[in-house]
Amino acid sequence: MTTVSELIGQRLHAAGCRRAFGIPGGEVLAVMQGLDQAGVRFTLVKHENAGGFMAEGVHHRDGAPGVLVATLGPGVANAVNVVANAWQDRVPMLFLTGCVDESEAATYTHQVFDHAQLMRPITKASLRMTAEAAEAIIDKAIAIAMDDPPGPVHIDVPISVAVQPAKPAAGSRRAVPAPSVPADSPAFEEARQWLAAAKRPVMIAGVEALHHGAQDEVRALVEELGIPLITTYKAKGIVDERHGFVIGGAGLSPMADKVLLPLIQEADLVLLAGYDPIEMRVNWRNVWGADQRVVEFSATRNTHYMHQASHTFVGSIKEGLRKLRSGIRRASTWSAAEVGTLVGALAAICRTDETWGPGAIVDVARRVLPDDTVASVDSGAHRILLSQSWKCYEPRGLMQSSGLCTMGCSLPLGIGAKLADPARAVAVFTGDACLEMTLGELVTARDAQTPVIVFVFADESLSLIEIKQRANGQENLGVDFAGTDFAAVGRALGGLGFDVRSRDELEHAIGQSLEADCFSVICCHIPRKAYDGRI
Ligand SMILES: Cc1ncc(C[n+]2csc(CCOP(=O)(O)OP(=O)(O)O)c2C)c(N)n1
Ligand SMILES: [Mg+2]
Repeated sequence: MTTVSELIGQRLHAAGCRRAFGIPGGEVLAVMQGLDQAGVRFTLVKHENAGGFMAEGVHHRDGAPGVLVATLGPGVANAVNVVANAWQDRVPMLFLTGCVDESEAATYTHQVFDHAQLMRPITKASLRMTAEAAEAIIDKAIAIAMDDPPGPVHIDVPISVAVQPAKPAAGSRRAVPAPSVPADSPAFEEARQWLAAAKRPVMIAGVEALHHGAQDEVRALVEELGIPLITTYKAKGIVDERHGFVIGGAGLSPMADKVLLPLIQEADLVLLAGYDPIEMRVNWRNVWGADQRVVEFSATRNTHYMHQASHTFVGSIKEGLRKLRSGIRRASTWSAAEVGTLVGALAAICRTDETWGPGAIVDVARRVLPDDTVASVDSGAHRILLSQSWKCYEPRGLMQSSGLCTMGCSLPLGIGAKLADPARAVAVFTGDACLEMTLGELVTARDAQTPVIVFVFADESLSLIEIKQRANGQENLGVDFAGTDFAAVGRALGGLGFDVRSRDELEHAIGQSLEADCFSVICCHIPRKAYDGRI
């Protein structure tokens, strides 16, 4: 006999899931056992929200949907932020929760509210498990989570259903959609002619190109057709950012946009490769002129109305780009020197060549850490500066929350990535306030034995908000705070702790952290207002 919980575990395992995260309550114990028996290992976390980010960190390494488990009531409520994040950041995730049986709920209110009602606006689906249709429900949930655009699916598992017998799994039913190639059409032919004629083309690649495994096609367009590449923050590294034709990540820096938006507006062809504008600030709305040539390859129909293209081809980004460029020769007149001038103009804004400060932290870390380091970054001024200046050498080399832009994501993202890919160094970049929101997860890093290296941009300020407040001419209010001894906190929770105030001290701390078998906290002390004029 297979129980519903065991079946859930088996189907998730068959979908590639090897790890689940959460905090138990009496109502999900059977589900946790079912996962564990199937080989989906459970990691205890300190907050459900962080558990969801760890699940995402695993997803970025192994490609399977993330799995988050929460108990009824407070457990579900605690996870709202990370579920909304999975929705906005296009992360496939299964959110398994316990709930009371319907007949019980009729006469019992303690900890009981309507989970599905809470989840509906921030999930692709909220399903309720039954013993009769258990296999269809879990398989359907996985398929919906992975379908374009990927996102979270919630499954409420009633306490009594979790232990009921279910029909055994009948083999893989994971729907693998066939890649769809754009049909021959006058529109497609025109797009090809535009590409063949484009002397000053520019490409913007986004997260959908990663989901569709289109990196080789994007690289070929950059290298063979000489098309300079801008990416969203999540798509950084889709082509190694050391490549001379990669301009870098964009989206949240108004100063960088002063360089980038004119470049796009002057292009004679704008090629959009899986570019999902949910990551972008409002000034990325309708960037190009109505008469500009814009060709878009997109996983789903454009319902955001952030922009319109001359031609949009919905389907496989990879196949679409392949067909577009096939047989076309380079017309681009872009030279490496011209692109280099643009990259230099952007670098002059962020300034990583300073003696000490946030840019120096990025510079030293990138130089000293191994090339295959996986990095994560949190929300705030430090994130914008780092996203503009950290060079990604491979896709998914930098994880962050760029749709929802929530604080508190980087430490758990890093822990998840380290669990899934222990051979790599994992660098967690965080603001001081962001770390204070998730300090408890250092305990998870200790117990899960994930030696991540945490770099704290310690400026005793919510810098990003302080900058806005000052720009508004408002009094300093609710944005400054006293310094925390993060190095001591790190040591108290079982890791290493360092205080650094110079490039040399930072380099030394990184060296020691790389050799440690526990996590490290490197508190990088920088002055307040260190980001003025740089993001
Ligand atoms: C959950 C959440 N609350 C509030 C915000 C608004 N917010 C964005 S960045 C930021 C400041 C973060 O401070 P810190 O971690 O010190 O980073 P810094 O800006 O100083 O680099 C705040 C409050 C948010 N994005 N997410
Ligand atoms: Mg700060």
